[in-house]
Amino acid sequence: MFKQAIVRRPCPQMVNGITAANLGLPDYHKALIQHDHYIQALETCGLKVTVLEADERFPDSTFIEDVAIMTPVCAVITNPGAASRKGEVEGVTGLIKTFREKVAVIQAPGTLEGGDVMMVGSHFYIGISERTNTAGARQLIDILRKYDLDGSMVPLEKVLHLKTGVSYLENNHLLACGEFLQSVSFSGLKMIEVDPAEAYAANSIWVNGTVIMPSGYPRLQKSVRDAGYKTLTVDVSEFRKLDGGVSCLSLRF
Ligand code: CIR
Repeated sequence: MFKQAIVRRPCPQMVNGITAANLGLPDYHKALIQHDHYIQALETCGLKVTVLEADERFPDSTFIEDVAIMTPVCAVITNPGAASRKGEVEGVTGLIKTFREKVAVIQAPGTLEGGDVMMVGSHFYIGISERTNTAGARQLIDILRKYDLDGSMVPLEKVLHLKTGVSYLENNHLLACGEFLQSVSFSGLKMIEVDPAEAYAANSIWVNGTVIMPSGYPRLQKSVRDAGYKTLTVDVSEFRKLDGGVSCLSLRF
């Protein structure tokens, strides 16, 4: 069960965030309303949500998942691979230390973004992407092993982050699309296949028995319900315009 979440409010500068989505500029005011609803969804699932103020210096800083990894026993501050995002870590480190006594830091030349890290029990899958390199993944695995946790690397082909294409829903279920459907890395997990037309919703989050999903993906929502989960949908259209999904907007622990 998760108890806590941390989110960061979007800033007006979000219109300058990194994107390959080609969906136009996000509407900041709409994003704020969507962010409110996202926080409410986390609260509905029983989480106490700590809300950090917007940080105008960093257009992508609302995607707070990328700057830290929270495990049950330790936290890891990342070194984002995107140059414009490296400075985001300073703004979260102090808060993270109030939640975890043991806090490690990924050091250059290692890079790592939280969107590439998926926790499955005590094992952490780490996507090797344009943002996360093997040196960063290696450092994370070494840190995890100090705490009786473990990790392994998963090469990515097309997606931005590992969790753009897969989401672990607990109870051995994995939402997966595209390149991950045949991946040997996940052969022990029961796949819930995501139709390519609904690929965006492959990024969904399990929170205490409920799967929070982006709205507008009815087929996947039905598959998730048929697999035995409650679902809750949130409209995150303005974050999608910046390649962000439901997981990117929070740290959950
Ligand atoms: C970026 O490119 O860094 C942001 N525009 C989107 C980050 C999405 N984060 C995630 O998937 N964990």
